[in-house]
Amino acid sequence: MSTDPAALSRIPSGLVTAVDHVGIAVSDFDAATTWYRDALGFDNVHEEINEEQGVREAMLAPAGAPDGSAMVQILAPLSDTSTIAKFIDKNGPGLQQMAVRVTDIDAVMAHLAAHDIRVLYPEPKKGTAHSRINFVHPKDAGGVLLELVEPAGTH
Ligand code: MC0
Repeated sequence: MSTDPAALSRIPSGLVTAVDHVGIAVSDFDAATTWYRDALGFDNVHEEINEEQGVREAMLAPAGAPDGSAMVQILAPLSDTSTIAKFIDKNGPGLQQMAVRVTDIDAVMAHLAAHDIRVLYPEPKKGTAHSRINFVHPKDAGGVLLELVEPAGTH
């Protein structure tokens, strides 16, 4: 962690409500979604292309999981210059990010900035299903690329 834990003040309650998803970088989108379906019984509950992020993505959840359950996000690169392509080149396929669900991304970003924890974008960008997203730099989050997700209609 880049910040001495003793120097952090606790974020107000209610701003971060859940682990939303974990993101898996894959080269072969169809092979990955089929594997989760057949090995673990995960359904594809949402799929889209996010050109800005350079990904084809799917959100997967176990069949019958309650609304709001944590999901697995399959992330396949749209091109060789995609962040996901770069990640796979360096690390191979695998866990690329963990995302937390927030109720007010601007307030969470302000809290992090006040403690010198770097978020990647000055303003939130468009994420899955019109959510607003940002990322905490992995070097400031214990080696984890941490996504902040404010679902559409939250705020
Ligand atoms: C890089 N590093 C990571 C990492 N990526 N550590 C943990 N997890 C990752 N995913 C580490 C590297 O090992 C390196 O450490 C240092 O961070 C700098 O890495 P780099 O390779 O020099 O830098 P870049 O150019 O790869 O950039 C890393 C960065 C980038 C995190 C800034 O990946 C980024 O902008 N990510 C945010 C956007 C993103 O991931 N989009 C795809 C998902 P060392 O020790 O070697 O220096 S889109 C998405 O998720 C949307 C659709 C959604 O959910 O709604």
